[in-house]
Order: sequence, then C-alpha cells, then structure tokens
Amino acid sequence: MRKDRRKFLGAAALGGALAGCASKEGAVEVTEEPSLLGKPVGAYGERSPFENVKRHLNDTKTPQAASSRTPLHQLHGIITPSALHFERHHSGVPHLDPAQHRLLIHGLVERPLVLTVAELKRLPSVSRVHFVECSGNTGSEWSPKGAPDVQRGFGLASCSEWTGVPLSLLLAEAGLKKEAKWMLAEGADPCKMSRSVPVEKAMNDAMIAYAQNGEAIRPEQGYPLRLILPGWEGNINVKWLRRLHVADEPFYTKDETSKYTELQSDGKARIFTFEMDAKSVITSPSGEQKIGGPGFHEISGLAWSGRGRIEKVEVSIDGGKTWKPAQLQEPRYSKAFTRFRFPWEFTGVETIIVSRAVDETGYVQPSRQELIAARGTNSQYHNNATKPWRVAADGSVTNVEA
Ligand SMILES: Nc1nc2c(c(=O)[nH]1)N[C@H]1C(S)=C(S)[C@@H](COP(=O)(O)O)O[C@H]1N2
Ligand SMILES: [Mo]
Repeated sequence: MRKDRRKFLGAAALGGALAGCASKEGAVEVTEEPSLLGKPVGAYGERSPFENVKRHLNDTKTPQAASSRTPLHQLHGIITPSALHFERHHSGVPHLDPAQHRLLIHGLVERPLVLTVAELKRLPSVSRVHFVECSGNTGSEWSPKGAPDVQRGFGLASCSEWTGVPLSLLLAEAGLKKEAKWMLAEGADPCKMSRSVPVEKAMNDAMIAYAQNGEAIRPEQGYPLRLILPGWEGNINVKWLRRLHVADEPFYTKDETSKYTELQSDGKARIFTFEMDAKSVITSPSGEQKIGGPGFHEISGLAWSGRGRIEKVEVSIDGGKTWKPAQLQEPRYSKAFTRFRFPWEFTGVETIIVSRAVDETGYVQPSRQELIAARGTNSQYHNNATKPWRVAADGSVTNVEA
C-alpha cells in the first residue's frame, strides 16, 4: 500500500500537477508549494469552467413572455439538471418569499384550507421522476422545414425528480363535496396563469411540488410551490401555485379557450387535450452535429409518454424501411424520460436515422404524414411525430428538409 502511494506521488510530482494527496489516515501530505493547491471546499457547487452547455433563448423583445430550451443533445441519462430545465413564462418569474406564500383550497369543499409552505412540508411526501413538456414543443415540425437541431425542435421538454405532497391528501383533508368535478389552479405571477383541472386527475397522481432534483424548486420552475400533473401538457402544470378553487364545471380560462386548443381541418377545435402523446427523438447524433468517419457510433435519444411507461423504442438506420429495437435504460419510470441506445456501424454512405416510441398502452408514435392525416396542420400544439435526421457521407447531420 505504502509503496504504491509513493509511486503515485512520484508520478504526480513529475507532472507537476498534484500539490497534495490525502493519505488513507486522512492526513494531507503536501509535496509542492501550498499556493498550488486546488480550490478549497465550497458551500454551493458550480460546474467546471470548461463546460458551457446552455439553454437556448428565443430572440424576443419580451423576455418575460418567452421560453428557453433545454440542450437535449448535450445531456446524458434522463434527468435534466435544474439549471437547464426549459422555461416558459407568460409574465416573468415572480420573486416569492416562501414565508409569506400561501396555498388556498376553497370552493366546493367542506373545510377550506390556507396552508403555509412550512405546513405543507410537514405532511407525508412523495418523490417521483416526471417530464414536463410544453404542448407547443416541436411546433416547428408541423411545417415541412422543421427546426435545424434537437434543442430548438424538442427543447421545450425536461425531466426532473419532483418532491411534494400528493394533492389527493390535501383534498381529503379539505373534504370534496359530491358535486366537485373540476378545480381552477391559479399561479401567483402577474398573468395569474389559470387552468381547469379535472378532480379525477387531482385525486389520481397530482402533486404539490416544493422540490426539484433534491433541492427547493428553482424560481423559474415555480418556487416555492408548483402543481405537477404527471404526463399532462406543460401549461396546466401551474407554477407559483397559490389557489385551487373547486367547482362543478370547468372555468374556460383564456389559456384553455383562446390558447392551448387545437383547430382541426373541419373547423372544430380540440379542447382540454391534456395528455402528451408518446414521443421520441434521437438526440445523438442530431441536427447540426458532425460525427467522425465510418465506424462505430452509439445512437442515443429520449422517449416519453404522458400515458405511462415507454414499452419499446425502435430505430431505423435506413430512413424508416426497416426497424430494430433499441436498448432501454432501466428503470423506466412512468411519464418520465426513458433513455434509449442503439449501437451503429456507420458505413460512410449517406443515410437517414429515425426513432419510434411505443408506450405501455400500445400507442405507436406516428410519422409526420400520419399525424397530419389525423389532425391537419392548423394547430401549433401536440406534435409528436417521429423525427428523421440525415447523416451525410462526411458525417454531418441535418434536418431532412434542410
Ligand atoms: N403560473 C404560471 N404557470 C405556468 C406558466 C406561467 O407562465 N405561469 N407557464 C406554463 C407553461 S405554458 C409551461 S410549458 C410550463 C413550463 O414549465 P417550466 O418553465 O418549469 O419548464 O409551465 C406552465 N405553468
Ligand atoms: Mo407551454
């Protein structure tokens, strides 16, 4: 042991890189000038200065009513780092003091409740991994042109571990009256984002979340309290939640009538399209990346469904003529990102790669043509079509229409 350590220290001294090394006993042996020691311990961590992965901000004159997109092509596994979770705000991020914030539950309940954040945190909690996806995500793909890369085309989706109180527990405490069918969920931001939530969903798997990836929810994601409705369109996951008003019918708020509805080819609109349909995308290699020459490359990507677990992801390396199953990373959580991987031998001949997800209900992700045949092209929401990427002979990857 001792000999080995001396050898190691010797090698380090040669390189002149290592200033000290903790021995097995915990003592520090300093072999160089103390000024060459590394950074001391710190109270809150930061990533390496060599890393520069960022959200993509839309070029807009109204950054408070805008979005930023997750760099899916630069992430690993299934968890989105909180600092890279996409953002969609309609009136900016409010500055909320958790000591002053309250959650009101009223309307068709026996006992209206006003809860502080501290009171909520005393209650039995759950932690679950779920994606949040804006229903406007991939809206660019309704047009044949599509987005040039996966961040701009698919980056309004992220996945976190959320911790909070099951909403069913709070509603049991408040006592739902028998006419209770819907509730208005309202945010504390200036636009008072409001959406109607069916009581059935609220009693099923809804959560009042106060934590994200192990620490307090980020201000951008709804600090101090956010409604999480697993698998349902981003918009209804009301951030900065301050009020739940229980009623016997939906409220038809502006964000569920003028927006977040989908006009069909026959002139009728789909409304309350809550569930996010199964979807997948190859994140590596993807648009605007360039792979090295012929040889082994791992195709990797993400799949998710608002209806449950991802059951299967198939990959085609010949533009959709033939499909083979990809390997799925376990554990596969319900209504969460699932990482898929597919070993690939690139021959150096131009080809098109594409993935297709199947969820546990048997739903198969449609192609763009199939989706348009079913829904038309009037809507900008809920595009879950498969996404082909062209890999040129020189290894450069582009959107197929580019
Ligand atoms: N209070 C409030 N909640 C909100 C919004 C908002 O602007 N205000 N935006 C909604 C929309 S449109 C989406 S897609 C998601 C985005 O969540 P994120 O910013 O945490 O990614 O939050 C939803 N909840
Ligand atoms: Mo959204």
